[in-house]
Parts: sequence; C-alpha cells; structure tokens
Amino acid sequence: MSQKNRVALVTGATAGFGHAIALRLVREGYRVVATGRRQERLDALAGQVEAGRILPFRLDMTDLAAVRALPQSLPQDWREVDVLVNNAGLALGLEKAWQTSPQDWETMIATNVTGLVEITRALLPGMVERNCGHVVSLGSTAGTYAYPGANVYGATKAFVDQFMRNLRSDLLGRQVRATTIAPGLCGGSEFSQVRLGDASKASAVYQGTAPLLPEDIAETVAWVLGLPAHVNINHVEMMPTCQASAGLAVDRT
Ligand code: NDP
Ligand code: 8X3
Repeated sequence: MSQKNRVALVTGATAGFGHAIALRLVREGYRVVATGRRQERLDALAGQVEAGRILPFRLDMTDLAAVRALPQSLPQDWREVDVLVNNAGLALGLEKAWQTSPQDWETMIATNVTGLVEITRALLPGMVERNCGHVVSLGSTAGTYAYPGANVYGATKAFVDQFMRNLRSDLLGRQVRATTIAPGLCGGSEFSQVRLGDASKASAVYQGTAPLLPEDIAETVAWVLGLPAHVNINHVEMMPTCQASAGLAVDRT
C-alpha cells in the first residue's frame, strides 16, 4: 500500500527525535498523530505543515487508562493507525545505582517500558486485523553497552529491544513489521537537559563532538518504513563516527 494518507502515530513528538520524525513522515505522505504531554508544542508542530496532515493529541504515556483507550479516543478517520513509532522516553540522572532516586527509576520504567508495551498492545489488534502495519521503537546503544550511571535507563532500552524481537516472533506470518532503532550519542534534542536537569551540564555532553542529529534518526525511520513490504529490519544500531565502544573496564587499585 502507498504511504499516501496512511496514518502514523509518533509518541513524544513535542521535541527531539519525535518532532523530526513527525515532520519527516508528513513529507513521506503520512497523516501523523503527534502525541506528548505539552499541548502547545503539539499545536505548534501541527502549524508547521499543511492543515490536516498532523493531528495533535495530548497523551501522557504513564496514564495507562488514556493509553489503553487510545484507539477509541482518536477521531474516526484517524483510527486505522498503520505505523506506530514508540519514541517517547527519557533517562533521569547518571548516579550510581545505590545513589539514584527510586522515583526516577519508576518514571523511566513507567514511560520507557510500561507505556511503550501498553500503547503497542492497544494498537496491534487493528494492524493484525488489517494485516498491515509497522511498529518502530526507539531503543539505545545503552541497551547493549553498559556504562556507569545507565543502570535502569539502559535496562529499559534492553527491554525494548527484546520486546520488539519477541513481537517479531508473534507476528510471523502477518504483514506487520517490527523494528528497533538503537542510536548512540545524539544531540539536538532535550534528552541530556531532561537527564541532567541543567543546560550547561547538558551542553558539555556534546562538547567537541559531532553527534547524531534528530534528522538522522528520522531518516532511518523513513528508510525502514519505505523498504518493500517483504523486508523487516529487526534492529538498527547507529552511532556518530566520533563514538565507538571503549572496551571493558578494569579496576587496578
Ligand atoms: P527528548 O527529551 O528531546 O524528547 C523526549 C520526548 O518524549 C518528548 O517529546 C517528551 O514529550 C516525550 N515524553 C517523555 N515522557 C513522556 C510521557 N510521560 N508521556 C508522553 N511523552 C513523554 O529526547 P530524544 O528525542 O533525544 O529521545 C527520544 C527517544 O530516543 C527516547 O526514547 C530516548 O530514550 C531515545 N534515545 C535518545 C538518544 C539521545 O542521545 N538523544 C539516544 C538513543 C535513544 P513531553 O515532555 O511533551 O511529554
Ligand atoms: C541515549 C544514548 O549513551 O546517553 O540513549 O545512553 S546514551
């Protein structure tokens, strides 16, 4: 089926990757349901494109009643969601596991894990019934490569990757695809500001680097969606050229 007028739903479209992905998918011909908590950002996003191409839809991923009710809450002609981009997510803090706030751990799990699986569960039956769909989820290199302070954040992203691989197994024989995109260092979003809560600490993360940009992630989403229907990309790991795995750590004290 051509992308023309197919509906894509992008979570976390008020900033960073989700914002860039929503605009990119409009360019690809999709009508996009753009979700997030900040209504004014969603309205501004919709104002950037031709009327009727983006539906701003306020949704807090931790509000499970709202997430579960999503298919029926959308206007009738936006309900057949063929593409779900599970992008909303966050990291909070870089403290060692024993120093973190349990509340931060809960928020990351509620958003990156519970919200993601619940929205997928809400939208999958329609895709399976129409035998047409694609779920794309944002994982992270933090789901594969451990680093100090990643504790629960990295674990939520490892969960995303394995959930998506298991989804693929369930979807065998159906024309519904499942992909994880796992980026490394990426600037141009609010990620580090949210994580560190401080603009100067956030900008220091990218100092002297040429990180990935939200448009690079949007390009990758457009690529996996645009491949012929018989091609399923299971997992894309992407890093900027200034980043590589640094090997295992050894304590020599
Ligand atoms: P941003 O902080 O720029 O954007 C995060 C988005 O998630 C915002 O639109 C925010 O919307 C939304 N969000 C957060 N919590 C909730 C919630 N409870 N309900 C609804 N929406 C929520 O981050 P990025 O664009 O950088 O990150 C996007 C995804 O990519 C995340 O899953 C992140 O873990 C992942 N990622 C990021 C990398 C990076 O280096 N930047 C690298 C690898 C993966 P609002 O606040 O309006 O609700
Ligand atoms: C974001 C990338 O390396 O900050 O998921 O965890 S990293």
